[in-house]
Amino acid sequence: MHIDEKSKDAQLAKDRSEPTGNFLTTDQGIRVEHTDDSLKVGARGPTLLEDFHFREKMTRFDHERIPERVVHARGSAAHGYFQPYESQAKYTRAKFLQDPKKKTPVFVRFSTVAGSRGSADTVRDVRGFAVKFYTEEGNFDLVGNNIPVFFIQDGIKFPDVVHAAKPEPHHEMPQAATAHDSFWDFVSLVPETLHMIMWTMSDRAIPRSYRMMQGFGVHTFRLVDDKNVARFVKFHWKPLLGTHSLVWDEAQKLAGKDPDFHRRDLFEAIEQGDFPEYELGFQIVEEADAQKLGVDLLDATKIIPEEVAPVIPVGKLTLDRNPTNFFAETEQVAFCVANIVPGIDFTDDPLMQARLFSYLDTQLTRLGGPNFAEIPINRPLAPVHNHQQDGFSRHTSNVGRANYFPNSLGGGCPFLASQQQGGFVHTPEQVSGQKLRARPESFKDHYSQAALFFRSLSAPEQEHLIDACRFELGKVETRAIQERVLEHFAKIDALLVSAVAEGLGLPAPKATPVTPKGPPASKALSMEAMKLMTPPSIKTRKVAALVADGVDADELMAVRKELEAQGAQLKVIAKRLGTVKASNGKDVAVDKSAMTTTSVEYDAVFIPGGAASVATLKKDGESRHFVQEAYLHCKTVGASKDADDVLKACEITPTAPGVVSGSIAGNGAALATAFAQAIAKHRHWDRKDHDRVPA
Ligand code: HDD
Repeated sequence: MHIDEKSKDAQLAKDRSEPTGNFLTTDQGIRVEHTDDSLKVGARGPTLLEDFHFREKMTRFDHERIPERVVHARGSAAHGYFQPYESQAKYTRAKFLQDPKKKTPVFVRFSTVAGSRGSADTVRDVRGFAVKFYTEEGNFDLVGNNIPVFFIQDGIKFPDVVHAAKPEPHHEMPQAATAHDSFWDFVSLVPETLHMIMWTMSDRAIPRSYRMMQGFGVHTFRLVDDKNVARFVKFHWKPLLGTHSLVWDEAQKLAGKDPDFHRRDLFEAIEQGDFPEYELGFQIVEEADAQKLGVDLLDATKIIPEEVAPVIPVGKLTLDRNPTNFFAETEQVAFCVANIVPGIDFTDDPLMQARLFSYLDTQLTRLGGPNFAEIPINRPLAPVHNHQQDGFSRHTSNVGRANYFPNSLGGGCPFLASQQQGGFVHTPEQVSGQKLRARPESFKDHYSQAALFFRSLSAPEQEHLIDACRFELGKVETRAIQERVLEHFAKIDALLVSAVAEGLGLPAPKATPVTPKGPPASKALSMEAMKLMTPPSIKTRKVAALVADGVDADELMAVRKELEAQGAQLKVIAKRLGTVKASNGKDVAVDKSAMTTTSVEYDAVFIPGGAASVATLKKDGESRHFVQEAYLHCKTVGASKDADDVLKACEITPTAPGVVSGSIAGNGAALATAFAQAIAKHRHWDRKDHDRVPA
């Protein structure tokens, strides 16, 4: 069967409804003549029950909502395709991984976990990274997160951890936040959460963009080749734009100023042709080597450090199309860990095993019955034939009378497929043991990898993590919970426990940190270390230029030219929309009025010269706040030599790290180049006065 990157779109197109050039009709196809007044006896009279158009319109409206996802309710999605770099036949017989020319259509949904559907995008949380591959052998769903480990080891604790994290049941607060007693109570009593806690308190939990975060399959899966040889695998997604985060003060402000920040960023980037790209990678472990790793591969609270098993690049995911309709696609898409194709298999990870049950089960309620695989976004491209039937909202009309297997009345059809014909064969595995509820000894170390993570971070990243713990635990009202968490932190790291204890005004328990097994630090855990390993880029970054009448348009253009040449965008911001009059008499178009935008929506700020413009900006409180806020969030600030007065008014020294002033770099092209280089560093943590950041 031929599938290419356009196949899913062609299938979806059959269900699209195009209003252009068509009459308004009822659901029964009756053309509507009037839709602004209900049918009444006289213009001021009672409404008639026979008004079928009113009744249908109102009934349909009343039933528009479906239950939101019990977790990951808030999300955004995009279409795209996956293409392997080369055949992966040596690891797997999965057909979508055999041919470097083959492009498999995908649908990817990113999400937060704890918040409800209308919550803000930039809250501190794990991000979901769920990929549906529409392969010729059926759908493969890789339902991952942007963090490679999980809070718990056994899925039976999932309702507990989610209840603890969600708003508390008596008053339903707080929304989309773990900074409350019940969550930390759970953490303090369940130390297997601690490794994941290190990740969620780190900058990873406040990504700059869905386009700039990693994804992980989390569990150990199996890849199976055509000789039925199985190997363990961990799936990784690495964003080609690098992994970047916000700062906490910025994330909190964005939650109010643009709660759709990540959704908008993804949507706009795709509309502009800046297609997000991620590299799929495999960490492979031969079954015979599993015992030598020092961690149990079935324990989802552990990683395999990349120093121990490198990530092998496998192929690229490109997101190149926004959904046509949010509800039809993003809301109704149903991912399921159990959706795998021949060549991929499960393991006995007890978290994964629970997930194999939960997804289909939750979707029965959320999508109103068992036929949700027929919803266009969920429908496989591979043909579906079986004896499943009936139930709410059945679309398929099965032909014939033989709705059972085996049958002779239907000629034995649909028939079974051997492995050679693409039939799914579970990897044979010897299993025996006592029936019991227990955790293996090999799951019992909860501190080593928490310590490995903390110690692998750069000093600024550690500082952010400590601040996050101070914030979250600072909101906890029960002292005993804070104290219990500190007891755990004492087993992770001396700096961590002392700094957090100090912030909470509690005595630090004596530090007894564990020694991480395996490498003492792992580079791939630190975003700062990873940044040094990837080529610097400002692609798709957004830069604000603050201007007023009298601006030097040539300087503005020189910077715009350089930024755009490197794939970034410059937005001109002034007091009012319309245009400002440049010093050369020309009009400069304004993209945003200062009232409708804010520094937290940009990656850097530029102040061009022009005496009158500079004089206005340095006196204007809103403009000064814009520059200062960007500076305090450690973003690059660029200023023409003639705009040093604005820096001065903002108490910024032109020699501070990440400040690019024309008085030092020289104006024009030199300034533009230096400015772009500084933006490529993302943030300048070495600013000594950054402790002025509010919150
Ligand atoms: Fe889950 C949704 C990822 C553990 C039960 N999960 C959901 C989504 C993602 C993840 C990305 C949203 C999919 C979408 O966009 O529609 N979940 C994970 C990861 C986990 C994990 C990476 C740990 C490795 N989840 C987990 C456990 C259970 C669930 C242990 C239950 C035993 N997850 C669900 C669910 C959801 C879900 C209740 C809610 C909505 C849905 O499935 O369709 O079944």
